[in-house]
Amino acid sequence: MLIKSRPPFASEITPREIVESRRDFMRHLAVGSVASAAVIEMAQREAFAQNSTIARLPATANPAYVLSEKKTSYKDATTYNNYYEFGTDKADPAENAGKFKSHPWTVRIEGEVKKPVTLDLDKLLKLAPIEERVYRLRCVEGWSMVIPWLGYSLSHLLKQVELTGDARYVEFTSANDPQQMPGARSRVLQWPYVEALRLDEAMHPLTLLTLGMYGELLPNQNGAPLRLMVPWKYGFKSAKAIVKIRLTKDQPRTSWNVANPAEYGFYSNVNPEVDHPRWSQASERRIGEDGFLSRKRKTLMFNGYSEVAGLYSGMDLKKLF
Ligand SMILES: Nc1nc2c(c(=O)[nH]1)N[C@H]1C(S)=C(S)[C@@H](COP(=O)(O)O)O[C@H]1N2
Ligand SMILES: [Mo]
Repeated sequence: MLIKSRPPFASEITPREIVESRRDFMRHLAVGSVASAAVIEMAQREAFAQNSTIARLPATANPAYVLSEKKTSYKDATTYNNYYEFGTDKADPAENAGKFKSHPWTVRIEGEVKKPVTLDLDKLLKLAPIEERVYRLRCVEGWSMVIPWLGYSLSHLLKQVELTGDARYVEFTSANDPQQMPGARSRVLQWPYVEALRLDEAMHPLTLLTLGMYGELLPNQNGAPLRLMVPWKYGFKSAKAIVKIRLTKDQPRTSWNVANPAEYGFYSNVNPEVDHPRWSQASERRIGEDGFLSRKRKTLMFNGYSEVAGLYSGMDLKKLF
């Protein structure tokens, strides 16, 4: 169970308590395979206090989502980020998100559902077995990474809230706290950051409700405590730090589409045949492997996830980009 009263802030924990909580944490991890949310929270606060590593999140590798490609280094994946709430430079999120309070947390699921619900992190961690899935992430800017994400199919969550017959889209809203998020004080995008999927896209087993990466809980700069990963779409469709999931009848307005509809469509499937108005999408640069300026790799249709093609049969993907 999550601690109900406000947990002590890192600054309130005495050194002795820190030592003992660490011992406790290690013991828990040694005994059980699944760390409870309370233990994870304790470890998280301690990690902040110690400026050290993030709590481990046990997971089972899903053999269906293993790639032969080399994984991106943890360092690159956590220091080269897009997270405009913390600044527009790639290095900004790692620099500015460290103190963001991603625990405790709740996410609200509402709209066209028979059972609207507010879930805390403890419930999310226990909703379904946590899997490790190695996915490619292709940013619309022309770079890509290969990351071992931890989580489970979003469909597990959506099945629990019982959708009404009018549920046709799923909208994801990110946290918007200008006090903690310096980038959210600027007007570079409309806040909060909102993204959305068609219901069949959201229910597709590939769509991952993501709670961790590289064996640990998500670092703040990668969207702690929960984000989406939709590997066949450009990275911006995968919203970070989600506070609300809303089922809707009509197609939601989404942040990037509102900002520039000619450049960012609602679907935004990775498609080497549909160029961005200002650059080609035919190739990409793998972070940490290819040279800083050169794009060496051919971009694959649906980012290589051809199993989703059936979702778009009969659609003109040049028009519905
Ligand atoms: N809330 C929020 N989510 C976001 C973004 C953002 O700016 N704000 N950037 C998106 C973009 S453009 C990409 S490429 C991915 C990057 O994820 P990563 O930093 O974990 O690699 O997050 C996406 N999710
Ligand atoms: Mo992106």
